[in-house]
Amino acid sequence: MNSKALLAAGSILVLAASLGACRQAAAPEDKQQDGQVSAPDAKPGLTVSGARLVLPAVSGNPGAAYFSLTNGGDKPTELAAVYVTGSGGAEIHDTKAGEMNLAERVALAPGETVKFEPGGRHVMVFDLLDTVTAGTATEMTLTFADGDKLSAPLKVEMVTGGGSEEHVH
Ligand SMILES: [Cu+2]
Repeated sequence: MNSKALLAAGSILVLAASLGACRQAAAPEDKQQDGQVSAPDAKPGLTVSGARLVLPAVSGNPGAAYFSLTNGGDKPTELAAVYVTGSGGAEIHDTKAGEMNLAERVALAPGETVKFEPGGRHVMVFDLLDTVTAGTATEMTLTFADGDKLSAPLKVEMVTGGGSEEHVH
């Protein structure tokens, strides 16, 4: 798997350029809106599956988290924020027609599954610590609009060959 991390110098430059643009668009947001700290409670009916964090090809660039979120409850809910342990912060992004947008909230109707996947909606993860390495796991905490939280393990993966899963917009 490690050998796949070797990318041509040219494509790294291209990636670095596009990631730079994304970081610039997203950076001014400060996610620490309030000092509210509550014990993370499992949110009834909500499940996360297939959660993984794809490391950047170039150290220091943002990574991306992908997962499926299902609302198995009987009420609509809204995902408001994501936190990844071992990172400096995370943002929900949506990609439409090749354009990246900061998604403030993601609504889930009862029974709905929302996918965070390469090329679509994703979570951009900033300032990853060196301790977050491929083959290990970290933790992701989802915060919903009503303040409820849901934590799930996040498998850490090397970016795959060709950089198709790299965080590129
Ligand atoms: Cu993004």
